[in-house]
Amino acid sequence: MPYQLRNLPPSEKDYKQEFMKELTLKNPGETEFHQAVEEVVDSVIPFILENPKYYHGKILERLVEPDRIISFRVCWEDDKGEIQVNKGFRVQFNNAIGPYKGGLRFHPSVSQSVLKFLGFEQIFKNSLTTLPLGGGKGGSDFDPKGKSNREIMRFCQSYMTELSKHIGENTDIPAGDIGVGAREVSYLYGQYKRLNNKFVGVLTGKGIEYGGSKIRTEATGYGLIYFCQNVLSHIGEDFNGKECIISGSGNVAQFASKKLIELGAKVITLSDSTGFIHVPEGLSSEHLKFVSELKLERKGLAEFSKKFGHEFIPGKKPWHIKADLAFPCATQNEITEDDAITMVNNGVRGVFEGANMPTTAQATKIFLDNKLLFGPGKAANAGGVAISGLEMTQNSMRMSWNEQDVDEKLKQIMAEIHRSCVKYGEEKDFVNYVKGANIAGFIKVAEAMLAYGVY
Ligand code: NDP
Ligand code: 2IT
Repeated sequence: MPYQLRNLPPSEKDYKQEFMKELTLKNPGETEFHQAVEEVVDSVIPFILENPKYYHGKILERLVEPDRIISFRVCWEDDKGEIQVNKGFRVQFNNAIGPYKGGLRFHPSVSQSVLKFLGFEQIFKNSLTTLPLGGGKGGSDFDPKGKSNREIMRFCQSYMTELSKHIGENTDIPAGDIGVGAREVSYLYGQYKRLNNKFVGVLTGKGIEYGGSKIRTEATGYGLIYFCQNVLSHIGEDFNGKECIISGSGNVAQFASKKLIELGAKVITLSDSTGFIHVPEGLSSEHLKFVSELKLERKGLAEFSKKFGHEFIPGKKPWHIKADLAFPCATQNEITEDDAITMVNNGVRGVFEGANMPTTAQATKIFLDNKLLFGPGKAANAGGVAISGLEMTQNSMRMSWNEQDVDEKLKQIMAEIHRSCVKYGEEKDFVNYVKGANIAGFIKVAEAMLAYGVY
């Protein structure tokens, strides 16, 4: 046991300060990555110091260094015959408890820092799902907006031509994220199949006809609402009559809205990169159908206002609208400190992150200090990757389960994630879900890493 020969652990404050200083030095300029690590470190360091085997095993130091980052050029021809060049990445972060698993994001804001923050969070999220999944993330600075279907196809084929060398059904299994939905996953999968002559579950989020799972499209949004339902029922409440503000209008926002409406809540906003819509009487299924079609064509929410006459507020986010619950489902850092203060003053009782890291560190502190019900993305949006995990299971078995069975499994997984958060996050009269999710996610991965020895 060589670790026992080491010095005693430092104080909590010294460890955190030294750790963050070194992380910043080693990963200069990667602000999103620093932010995601700091949130975990805040929760996990006290736990590590209570359990020094993790300290002496240098688990945290090892966890923040990805296993590898693959970075490559993606060259493709646009419809005018002009050559376009994009950056492509895959961050294979940690495979201690299963093959690398996580989505692909196509958005102009994609950088190594963004993908490292997403890949790092994915390790803990995937661990929380109870399934054997490691953490990874990938993507490109390619902007799908304004591109024709054929341009998207050519881009996906070129991206996969390189990526296919690094992934596999037992190695690394990508899926969708911002800008990557069923259409893109299908082009990517088609190209993988062409190059490898294998029909295997190397991507999730596939079409139902070619290996996709029932409920995968809905899973992140539905899972978010199931998680929130568990939180509410823990304090003896339900959704009936609750007013909800939602940001985003893509995959996660649409299915979160659908489930909220089904469970008796009122969804009064949706947003996108151009602004937000305000529907005080609550969105209907007709509204949602329109948004879904609009977003398939990658058009802005102003069209919604033209069609239904509801207010569209350009260039703004919905956080100043009074409501009971808030569901940020667009992108990182979309709730700032000022937004959080406004929301607390408006009487918002709970915030549940459908997006990854949509709340800034300062805003999270305000929510926790004011004892709001705060469901961090790692726990609250884990339903998507959980059903991806079950898509992998079905692909391995060469079987497919029906909708009811998969939905039931999703409910069970979200309830289990809630139980884990309560177990490690329960304080006197409050559950700190951030702390609970971080510690519960950490333990499984840390135990596996210790078991493997020094590597
Ligand atoms: P989509 O591409 O389907 O939708 C993204 C939505 O967010 C769109 O409404 C988009 O607006 C808006 N948006 C994206 N970037 C920005 C930005 N920089 N500023 C303002 N609005 C923005 O993606 P998803 O719904 O799949 O993903 C949303 C969030 O959920 C992301 O954080 C993702 O990481 C997270 N997530 C997704 C999962 C999944 O299974 N898909 C699983 C777990 C988490 P516009 O239409 O104008 O582009
Ligand atoms: O952030 C996420 O969890 C996702 N984009 C889904 C990942 C997946 O592999 O289904």
